Amino acid sequence: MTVHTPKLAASESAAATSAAENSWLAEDSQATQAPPTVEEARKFTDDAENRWLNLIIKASRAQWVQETFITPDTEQIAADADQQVKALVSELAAQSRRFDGMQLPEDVARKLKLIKLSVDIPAPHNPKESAELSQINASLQSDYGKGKWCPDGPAGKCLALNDLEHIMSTSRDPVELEKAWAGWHAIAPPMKARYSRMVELANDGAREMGFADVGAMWRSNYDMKPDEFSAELDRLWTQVRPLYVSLHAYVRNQLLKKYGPSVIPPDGEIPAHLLGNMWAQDWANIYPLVAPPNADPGYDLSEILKAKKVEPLAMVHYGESFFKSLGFAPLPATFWERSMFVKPRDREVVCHASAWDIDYVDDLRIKMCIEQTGEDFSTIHHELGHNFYQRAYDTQPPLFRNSANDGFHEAIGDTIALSVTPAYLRQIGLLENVPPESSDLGLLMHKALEKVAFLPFGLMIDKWRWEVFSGKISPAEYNQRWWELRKQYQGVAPPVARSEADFDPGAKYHVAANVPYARYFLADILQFQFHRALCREAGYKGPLNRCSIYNNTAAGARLNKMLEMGQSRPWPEALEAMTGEKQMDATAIIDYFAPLKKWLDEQNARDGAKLDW
Ligand code: X8Z
Ligand code: ZN
Repeated sequence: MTVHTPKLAASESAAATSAAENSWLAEDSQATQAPPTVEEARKFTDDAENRWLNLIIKASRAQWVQETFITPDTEQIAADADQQVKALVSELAAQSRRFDGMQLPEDVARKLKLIKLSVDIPAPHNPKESAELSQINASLQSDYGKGKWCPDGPAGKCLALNDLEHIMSTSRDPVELEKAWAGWHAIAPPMKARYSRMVELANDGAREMGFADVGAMWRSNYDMKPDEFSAELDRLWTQVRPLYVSLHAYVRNQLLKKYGPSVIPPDGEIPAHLLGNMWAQDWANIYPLVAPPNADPGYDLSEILKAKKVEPLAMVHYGESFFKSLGFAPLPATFWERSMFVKPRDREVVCHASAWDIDYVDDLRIKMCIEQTGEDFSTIHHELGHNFYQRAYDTQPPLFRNSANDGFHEAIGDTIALSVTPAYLRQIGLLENVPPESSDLGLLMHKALEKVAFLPFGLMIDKWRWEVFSGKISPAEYNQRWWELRKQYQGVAPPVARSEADFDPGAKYHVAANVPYARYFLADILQFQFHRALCREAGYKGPLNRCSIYNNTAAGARLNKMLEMGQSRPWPEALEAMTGEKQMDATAIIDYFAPLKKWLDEQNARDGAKLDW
């Protein structure tokens, strides 16, 4: 393993910490000094990014250990390392103010901006408060990872999230589903007080750096003004909403046939426990209930993986092979040695899938509790997309080792997964026969349950958090507002009565772990735009759902052109490098699903299904 990034000696990093504690003093004394030069600004950013890299690597290692072995000790070690990073970032942000208003070379100005945005949850300068913040965050993350529902009390058998997700995806018994749903959501109320304290502390940190609040800070990371970014999201949502509404109406009608009007309101919100997923964010598991007649694709990837005994490790190898077929180098040996692929039997871990680049060079890893399902086959591609992106930008300066915007990071692996077509599955020996074109409708329905159903969920999470961070809603309104937004955007309702004693947002990983979420909404749209561009590069002419770029090194080279830029340039330039387009554009996802949309509209008209809720 090569680490070509200069690291600081221990004594230098100790000096960095004490400077952090005195940063306000340092800043005051600078006010009387001569104005800084461009060279000084460049030297500042060079030093800053190397100090930052040094600490972020230490924090990544600590976090890896915490998430793969949750104990009070690993939680504290991770919190301490996180506090160091946050302290450095707030120190650097304060010091960088002396370059405000200067005409600087673009790369230097960009780094000065990115350093402030390099932590999702910024800490206030006060060391006591910043320690409290890091501890809260580590404990929320651990609580989520350890979350269980024990139907017969703590002495009886307890169900972890993967057990409950299994029930959500396979059971068709509304009572059993309701219990599993409520059981999981019961992990969250103890998080609420810490969550609202976290909001106060992180907002203080964001304000010290000059942002209105944490939400405004998150929206500042898209090479446009925060308000412009909100408008951009709404523009994209307006483009795709009619597609979602058609799908929602059709699915509700099918569920009505299955469960009857006592369970499904014919023209209201769909109860959130009947959509095959704990958060009603991906509906693919209820495909059998809504499958279009006479369009059966004739295969189920989960069944194939089980029948062919494709073990989790082999599933990851299939994913890696796809990237290799595009011309990417194999993953390093350490990836296979250090990743966590299955849920350990003997310790608590955070099962939520993630991809890591521990040393910001090539210590790439994934952490997953892989099961033999088509869903996890896709998630493996998703995670590997992160790893191949990370490696493609590893020669950029440290602060540019990131995706063009965070939606790009989330979209790469999913773009590849769109190429997992029946023809591809046959090429790799997992499927005997490619289904006829008449089954495309079934395949499109399956994909829509995954991708179209997700869109409003991808949007509403941060709509909620932005209001939380801006203070528009108080802790006394958290849960009510959560369900208002769930209703408004998704058209889903809670299965059982809720109150402010509940904290349903905390039962979603990204809220407990403070991972911004608008990125997944963007990725859901971008991945189709990327897929369209890569299929074009491959010279493909047919319908987008049948295109696979497997083995196409021209498409791979085109993809790499964007990946290797990292975050060195504003995202529209990266988008242009790959697609020739400068705007995020929902026409690709709309075109992809156009035949399904037509069919859904016909069914809804025939059945007199009401649109909306
Ligand atoms: O969190 C993820 C990935 C890891 S970045 C597995 N996703 C979101 C979720 O699970 O809520 C992928 C789709 C949306
Ligand atoms: Zn991801």
